[in-house]
Amino acid sequence: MNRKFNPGAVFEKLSGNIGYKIEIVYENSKRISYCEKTHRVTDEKYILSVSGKEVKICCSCEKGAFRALCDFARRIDENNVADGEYICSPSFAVRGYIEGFYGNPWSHEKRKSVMELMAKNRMNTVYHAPKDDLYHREKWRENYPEDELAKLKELVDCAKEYYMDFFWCIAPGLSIKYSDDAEFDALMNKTKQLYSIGIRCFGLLLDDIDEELAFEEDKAVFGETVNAHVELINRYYDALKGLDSSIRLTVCPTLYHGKGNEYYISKLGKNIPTLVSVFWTGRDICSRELTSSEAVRFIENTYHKPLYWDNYPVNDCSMYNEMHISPIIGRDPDLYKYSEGIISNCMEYAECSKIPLITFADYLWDSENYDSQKSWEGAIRQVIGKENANNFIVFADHFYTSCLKDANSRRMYEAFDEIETAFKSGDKEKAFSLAENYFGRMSACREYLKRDLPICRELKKWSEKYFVSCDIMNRIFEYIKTRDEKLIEDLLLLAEKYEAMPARLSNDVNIRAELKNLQNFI
Ligand code: LTM
Repeated sequence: MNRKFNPGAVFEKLSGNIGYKIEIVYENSKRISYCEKTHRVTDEKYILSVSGKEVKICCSCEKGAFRALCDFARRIDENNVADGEYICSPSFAVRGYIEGFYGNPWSHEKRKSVMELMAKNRMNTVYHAPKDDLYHREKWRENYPEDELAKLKELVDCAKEYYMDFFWCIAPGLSIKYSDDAEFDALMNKTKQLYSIGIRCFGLLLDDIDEELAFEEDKAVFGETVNAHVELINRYYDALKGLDSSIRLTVCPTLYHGKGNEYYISKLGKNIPTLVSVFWTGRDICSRELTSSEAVRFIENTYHKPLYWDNYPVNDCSMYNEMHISPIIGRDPDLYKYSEGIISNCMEYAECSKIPLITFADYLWDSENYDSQKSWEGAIRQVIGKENANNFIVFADHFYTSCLKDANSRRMYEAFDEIETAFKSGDKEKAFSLAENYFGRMSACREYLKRDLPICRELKKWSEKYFVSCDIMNRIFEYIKTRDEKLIEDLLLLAEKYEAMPARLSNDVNIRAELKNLQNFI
């Protein structure tokens, strides 16, 4: 229990709005703690009743009250407040994100800022597993220095304030000798340092390590990697439970994608307690789809519901030229029935990650009514601000290239189709006016992207390429108006510049071919 919980103060902090009278009623009943749709007992359900400026929240505990206040604050922000009674509970039990990418770990301030925003969007879980933080993987045996530990403690405290579970993860697999007791002692020693700052949720990550055992002693004791992993997980879980029976553990297996019926994952799953959560990325490392039928196969073979480590929006390794700010798609609407939840792996670009993360939060809360476009537009409004959102989307729409989908900007093509139709029907005035309107939004967005804001700095590599594409479109427009052939030379130079830039915008467009079409067309 958070003893300082004061609904009025919490609501004011969330929405800045003090015009509402908020009443919280706690109730310990089936009506308020059982969700018929998911068949789950939950402490996150609430009934929100709005009548003018009077708001009544009925829930089973402070966590439910906090989620309801976040919901109401967002309704106010979106001018979506109407009198009525709203019965709300989440589709997925576990809804969160992981800092689990390769690359520069987020700064402390970014971590707090992402956590706050995701709490406001009713996520409930954070995993701390920055691959390139030395204390997470390479120096897993070493305790954190005092200043690092103090920062982690601050994150744990923030998570408590937001009623989120904060999982601290350790990845010893690069160098651990499984058969050596001293190694296990080192693992527990480090774990106890984190326990001392209030961490009660742990992650043992064995991904991205050699599939074969490295030490002869381990081969002699365990024979196969999976046996070493089963023994480590069980021993660690027992030791954690010995520290505190409320502790929770998630593991990431070495084989973390595929069909779910492979030897390693089936054996591992069947030989560890069902209360230990198992990460799974789906059929691929970065899965285009996560389906219920695949989840069922995973359950049948491992006796665990998968906890998805969803590799979107992460853009590390070979994806580093892509910018993943489009919404999450391709996850089955009823997946909540067959999985523990979804944890989205983020990009090293924390500000940019916020946009797809909000869409994850929307999907995870109400997956059956999730509308990716509506959610995405709302996410952009939250992150970019209402005044710039409409223009920013013209730019953001160019980032539909990822493991989820390969597509060009729908908005751009729709605008061009309209212009072409007007042009072909002989209504040049309308065509020019439509083009000016679209280019106007592009220019407004360009001005926004040039600002010295955190998100604009993160987007620089992509926005610079976008500016070249804006120049190309403007020249094309000029050419249509003037038929000045000198513009073609200019255009070809710009096309060369565009093609040489490694950042990916949309599917690559063949500018030369498009120009030829245009010359034939006009
Ligand atoms: O996906 C998992 C379980 N592990 C790693 C991630 O740390 C990495 O960010 C992603 C994307 O490259 N791929 C992985 O294999």
